[in-house]
This record gives sequence, C-alpha cells and structure tokens, in this order.
Amino acid sequence: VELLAGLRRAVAMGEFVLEYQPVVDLVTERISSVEALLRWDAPGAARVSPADFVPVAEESGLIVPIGAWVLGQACVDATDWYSRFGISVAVNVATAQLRDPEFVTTVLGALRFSGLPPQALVLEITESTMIAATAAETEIVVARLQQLRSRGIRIAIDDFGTGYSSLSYLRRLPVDILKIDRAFSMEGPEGADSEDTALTKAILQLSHSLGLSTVAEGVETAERADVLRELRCDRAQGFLYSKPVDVRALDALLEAPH
Ligand code: G
Ligand code: G
Ligand code: MN
Ligand code: NA
Repeated sequence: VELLAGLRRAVAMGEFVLEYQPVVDLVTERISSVEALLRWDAPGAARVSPADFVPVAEESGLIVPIGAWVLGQACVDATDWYSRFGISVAVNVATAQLRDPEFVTTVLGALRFSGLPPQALVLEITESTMIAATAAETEIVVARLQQLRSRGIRIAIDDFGTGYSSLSYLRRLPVDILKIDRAFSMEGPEGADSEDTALTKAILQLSHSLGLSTVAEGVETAERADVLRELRCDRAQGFLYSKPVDVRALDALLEAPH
C-alpha cells in the first residue's frame, strides 16, 4: 500500500528515469540497439528496483501511464542515437499496456512526437502476456501487435524460455526477435553449463528456422560470447559489454572509438 502511494506520487512528480543497456552485434562487436530500463529515484530514498515496483504498478493499472511515459521518453532519447549511429531502442511493454485500447495510439503518438522512425523501435513483450488470457483477449492483443508491426515496429519476446508453452506462443504471436533469458547464460559459478548450452543451441536453431533474429541476455563472460557466436546467435546483452547506464554514459559509449 505504501509502495502504491509512492508510485502514484512518482507518476505525478516525474520521479522516473530511464537507463539504457547496450545490445551488441556478436560478429561486429558494435552496439546495434539499446534496451530502455525504468528506474525510480524517489527523493531522499534509495532507488527502487523495477523488479519490486513493476508488479505493483501492473496490478494497480499504474503501469499504463508509467509505460506511456517510458515509450515517450525512450523515443525522444533514441532519436539522436538513431540518426547518428543507426541504433534502435527496445522498450519493455507490460501485459496491462497491451490490453489497453489506447495502446496503439500511445505508441504511434510517441513515434510522431519524437520523430523516431518505426523501424528504430522494438517492443519487448513476455510470454506471460499470453498466459491467463482468454482466446478473445489473445486475439485482440495479436491484432494490435500486427497493426504496429505493419508500420515497421518490431516485436521481441523477452525472457524467452522461462514461461510455459513457449513454442505455441511463437506460432500465435507476430514476432521478429527472440531474447533468450539470462538463466541460460548464467547458471552456476563457472558460467553456463553444458545443459544450458544445449538448450540455447536448440532455441537458436528454432529461432533461425522461423526467421527470427536472436539476442542472448545476461552475457557476463567472453567465453559465453564465444560459445554464442559459434552457435550463430546474432546479438548479446549483458555485463560483459555494459550494465544499464544513464543517457550521458550511453552517449560516451556510442562516441567512443572502437
Ligand atoms: O533493470 P532491472 O534488471 O532491474 O529490471 C528488472 C525487471 O524490470 C526486468 O524484468 C525488466 O524487464 C523490468 N522492467 C524494466 N524496465 C521496465 C519498463 O519500462 N516496463 C516494464 N513493464 N518492465 C520493465
Ligand atoms: O527482464 P529483462 O530482460 O527486461 O531484464 C533486464 C535486466 O537484466 C536489466 O535491468 C539488468 O539489470 C539485468 N541484467 C542485464 N545484463 C545482466 C547480466 O549480464 N547479468 C545479470 N545478472 N543481470 C543482467
Ligand atoms: Mn527486457
Ligand atoms: Na529479458
């Protein structure tokens, strides 16, 4: 209840900020896109993790206005990165946002206001979006995603491999990119084990046979990046390359010679 009151104030007072985590092309090792990650800096308090407040925001419906702010801000920030470096931006979208009848208008409005071209925007949804949805709800969400996709916006499935029935969702959802959950790259003290690698390999084969582009999340070591490159994973994201950083630090990363 306290958290919820805090979130209401945060929306009213503009206490949210975005950080961006680079996603690197495994062949060229250059940044090809960034993921926007929401941060809440309440005055006089420690930063609250989205892992703690996003579920509360979802349950209360506050994720709809918060998510609209994220979309608007991420598109504004990305306009410069896209025009200078061709970098696209990925935004996490919660289930409640996809169920909002205004969602398509919100996304297209964020693009129009910022001037960001649709091909520079990726929407990240999770498999859980489809869980507990009725057939009719699923149909509406799929139609919305198709509408956005027909404009050139790309859709990514986030945290792939952690939900249920992953494969059946791939058939139903209009998708362009598959993000392999960090659980597959981070198991154990010595990094991913052979079972993780076998599963990663299977997911990559599946993705590529469906024509999907792939991103491995949670890549922390050069050894893991080598394995992923050998398995023909397209891109990687993780502490090996960069943690999520603020706008100024990302500018510096993009401008650094490589
Ligand atoms: O950045 P961090 O690892 O703390 O993020 C924790 C979780 O919060 C992740 O699952 C991430 O997808 C989610 N998250 C981060 N930013 C956003 C956002 O803008 N919207 C939504 N819905 N989830 C977010
Ligand atoms: O669920 P989602 O993929 O949106 O979550 C992204 C979050 O994962 C980021 O907020 C970031 O803090 C976290 N993250 C990103 N890279 C790494 C990594 O290499 N290792 C770990 N442990 N967490 C990571
Ligand atoms: Mn994500
Ligand atoms: Na993820």
